[in-house]
This record gives sequence, structure tokens and C-alpha cells, in this order.
Amino acid sequence: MSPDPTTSPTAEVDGLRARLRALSRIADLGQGRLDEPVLTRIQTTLATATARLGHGTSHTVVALAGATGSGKSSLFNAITGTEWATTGIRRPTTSSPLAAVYGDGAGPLLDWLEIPNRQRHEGGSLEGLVLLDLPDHDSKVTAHRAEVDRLVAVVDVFGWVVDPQKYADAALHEGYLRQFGRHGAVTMVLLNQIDRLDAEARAGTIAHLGALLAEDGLGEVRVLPTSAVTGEGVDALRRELAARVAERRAIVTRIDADLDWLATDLTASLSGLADRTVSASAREQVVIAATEAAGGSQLEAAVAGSYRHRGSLAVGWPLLRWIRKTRPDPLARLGLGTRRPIETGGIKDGVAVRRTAISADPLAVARLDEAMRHLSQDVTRGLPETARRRLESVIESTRDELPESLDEAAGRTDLHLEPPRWWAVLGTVQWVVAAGLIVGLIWVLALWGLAWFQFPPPPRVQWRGFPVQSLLALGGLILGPLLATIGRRLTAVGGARRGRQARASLSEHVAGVIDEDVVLTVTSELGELSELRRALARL
Ligand SMILES: Nc1nc2c(ncn2[C@@H]2O[C@H](COP(=O)(O)OP(=O)(O)OP(=O)(O)O)[C@@H](O)[C@H]2O)c(=O)[nH]1
Ligand SMILES: [Mg+2]
Repeated sequence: MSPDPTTSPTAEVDGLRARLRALSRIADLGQGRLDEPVLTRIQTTLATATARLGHGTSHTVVALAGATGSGKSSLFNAITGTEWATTGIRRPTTSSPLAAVYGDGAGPLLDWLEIPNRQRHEGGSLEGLVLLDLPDHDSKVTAHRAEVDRLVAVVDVFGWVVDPQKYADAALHEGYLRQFGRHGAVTMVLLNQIDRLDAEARAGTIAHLGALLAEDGLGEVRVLPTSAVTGEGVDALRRELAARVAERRAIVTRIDADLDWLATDLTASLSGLADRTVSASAREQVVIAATEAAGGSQLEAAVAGSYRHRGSLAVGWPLLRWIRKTRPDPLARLGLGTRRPIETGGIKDGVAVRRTAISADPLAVARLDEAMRHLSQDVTRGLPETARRRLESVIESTRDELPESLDEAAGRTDLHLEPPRWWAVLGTVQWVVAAGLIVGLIWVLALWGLAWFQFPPPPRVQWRGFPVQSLLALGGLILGPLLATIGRRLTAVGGARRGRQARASLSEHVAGVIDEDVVLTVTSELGELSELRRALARL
């Protein structure tokens, strides 16, 4: 078998490192977004793989694992040509793992594997092999099983030792082999105690075991018959081990298989993670509801009312303006407008922010909650549980900050307070008319006074046959209220328009708040989820 130059172990290790970087990214992004057990598995896989790679590829760790009495220790002795491992009829025999190390430099690796029982051998054809004799996985002693589980999670090659009696045990197939169904390339199955079977029984047993392995997903694994007693198959097993060790590929293959397995499970559980955005309609609903909750209607009415109020002060009948003056400007009641000193609610983005006195209408607040819920449902639909709950809580926290931001938006609203030009013109006309009325009245009174005291009457001043003083007084009395009425009509129309403009301005500021506080925050969380999905694709 000549090594393929395009996939040298180094290139494979580089490829694996890239996958591990993707996994590390998933572990980071997965915080709070993936289910806790999934995250733990990712972190464990990442830590194990990184640590194992850190010990290099020059050693290949092969574990002899299997049920008690299958002959692991006997086979270990047969391969190594020693009697170091204790074998026996008392079950279970092996309680802590042994390591046979071929060649030098495996110390740190074995420290990491936490195996203190080591036996050094000359390298030879097995140079780089670290052969482990494990305790039984089906033990009455729970510590044995724990030790087996700990080691099968980290070794490079599995050497499952089975015997003719127990090769079909569920403890082996369901407990281990099925779980490692993707690890066929690093799995050896040794049918030991083959000397106990005659030729016919051998063929049947091997076929049956092969079928069981296929069910486990390990159809490509060839069963190797061995006997620790007669030595049959032991040389073949040594050659197989030598070949695997020489390839120095098992580490990468094993970790790749772990990552494949993890990636499949993750892809299944994260299938709902497709790219998504805050929909335009959901955003629009929130903006509309938030504008209302920020006092849209109150503001519109107050701006219109304020305009009418100030309009009647500017162009109303001067003789009745004092009545108007006693009423407050509707905007001032909301803490807005020009009449009141501006109370600052702090500085935001360099702009002094007013605190308004708008008290949110409970119905509008309920509608805003409803719109936010709708947005939340829209954007979290189909997400995996943990990711969904996180996104929901992100949205809820943006909801909590809205009242303050919305009030600030209301405080920044353009209230369209500037008085129109015609107010000044009509106002002046009103004063002139009022002055005419007063002059006319005084004039009439003066004429009456002169007549009363029997002074000679002054010359009459007439215009087209009518006395001017009467014209002035009557004209003022009729014209003043008439102009005031016309002014009121015009002001009502202008006020309504300005109310709508102010509402539009509020809506714009509110849209800014919603985009910044809600949409941006949600989008950034969605971005993290997309990134998680991309990292998974890289894995
Ligand atoms: N006939 C026969 N007997 C074997 C063979 N291999 C092992 N045995 C016997 O099976 C018994 C158990 O062997 P061990 O090697 O201790 O088995 P083990 O798998 O290490 O058992 P634990 O350490 O308890 O998990 C011993 O009595 C061995 O002599 C074999 O290939 N053929
Ligand atoms: Mg043993």
C-alpha cells in the first residue's frame, strides 16, 4: 500500500484542524443558543480532539476492548509475546488498563490517557504502537465500565475482542458498536477463542457476526479470527496492527469520524436555523403601534389644538382674546411646546432630550406588546428550542427599553410651531379694526357729551352720507368677529395639517428608535445564528 502523496498525514491534520476551528466557533456561538447537552458534547469533543492532536501522530493508540473473559488480556500477551497481563478464570480479571508501548516518546500521551501501567517494547514493525488492554465493558464493577467509556472516547483504533459465546451481546452492539457506526475505518473486530469452533461453526459464526456488524453500520469491517491459545490469527493481527501504525492516519480518521457523527446530529437538531430577517411588515406593525404608544394621537391633537390656541391669540377678536389667554396651550400640558421651560431628560447623542408628560394610553401599550409578540413569533418560527428562547428574551429586553426611547423620540419630534405669515397680517388688520371701533365709540360718546352739555355740535364728518364715527364703530363691531371667524376656520384647517405633520415626524423618530433598538439588535442575534449555521457547514 503506497501512501497517497496528495493526502499525506500532514495535509489531513491541517484539514482536521480547520474542522476543529469551525467546531470551536460553534462552541462559542452555541453558548446560550444550543441545548446544554449538545454544547457539552461539542466542548468535550473539541477538547479531546485538540488534546489528542497535540500529542502528535507518531503514536497510534489501539485498545483491546470487550466483554469479560473474551480473551483481551490473553490476546494482549500473545501479541506482545509476554505474560505481563493477568489472565484467568476469575471474572473480571483486568481492573485497570495496561499499555504496551513500541518505541519511545509515548510518555506524555500515556500521562494524558492516565495509564500508569506501561511496558516498553522494541519498536520493530510495530514502532509507534500503543496497545491497551482494557477492563471489561460489561462488568459487575461499574468502575470498569467507566474506565472503558473514558478510553474508547479517546483511543485511535478500537480492537473489539469477542468470543463465540457472547459475540452477539446487546451490551456490545447497542452499548458501543452502533454508537461508533461511523468509525468503521478505525474498528477491528477480533473473533477470539476461534479454536473452540469447528470449521463449519466458524463460517456460520463469522457470517452471523458480519451481519450484526452490518446492522451496527459497520458493514465494511472484516472479522479477524484469532486464538490466544493456539496462536492462530495472531500474526495476521500483528500485520494488521503494523499496517495501521505505519499509516499514522488513524488519529485523524477517528477524530474525523467523531466530527462527522457530531455534525450529523447537529445538522438534524439545527435544521430550523435557516437564514431569516425581521420582515418589513412585522417592523411596520411595530412602528405603527409604537408611534401610538409614544402618544401619536395625543400629540397630533395637541399640536392641532396648540395651533388653534395660538392662532386665536394672533387673529381672534382682540376684545375677547383675554378669555383665550386664560386657557392653557394643549402642548404645554404634554410638557412640550414653547410656553414651558424645556426640562431636559438628559443628553442623548449630543442632543438634549426632553422628558414629555405624555402618559401612554394602556390600549396603545397593549397593541405595541401585541406587535412585538408578532415580530417575535415571526422571526423565531421554527428555531430550535434554546436558540428560540434566547432570541425571544433578546426581543423582550428590547421591549423593556422602549418606553424611555419612545418618550425621547416624542421629545425630539418637530412640533411645527412656527406661526404662519398670515397670522401677523390678519392680526394687524384685527388691531386696526379694533382701533377703528374704539375711536368710533369714543367719537360717538364725545358727540353725546357735547350735546348733553349743549355745546355747539362740531362739523359732521361723513362718508357717502353716513357719519364716519358710526361707520367705524359698527364696522369694527361686525368686521372684528367676522374676521375672527374666518381666522378660526383657516386655523382649524392649518392646525389639522400641522397635527398630521407632527405625527409623521414622531413616526419617523419612532421608526429610528425601532430600527436601532429592536431591528438592529434582533438582526445581530440572527446574524450570530447564521454564523453558527455557516460554521456547522464548514464542520
Ligand atoms: N480456548 C481459548 N481460551 C481462551 C482464549 N483466549 C483466552 N482464553 C481463556 O479465557 C479466559 C479469560 O481470558 P482473559 O484474557 O483473562 O479475558 P479478558 O478478556 O482479559 O477478561 P477480563 O480481564 O475479565 O475482562 C482465560 O481462562 C483464558 O485462558 C482463546 O483464544 N481460546
Ligand atoms: Mg483481562
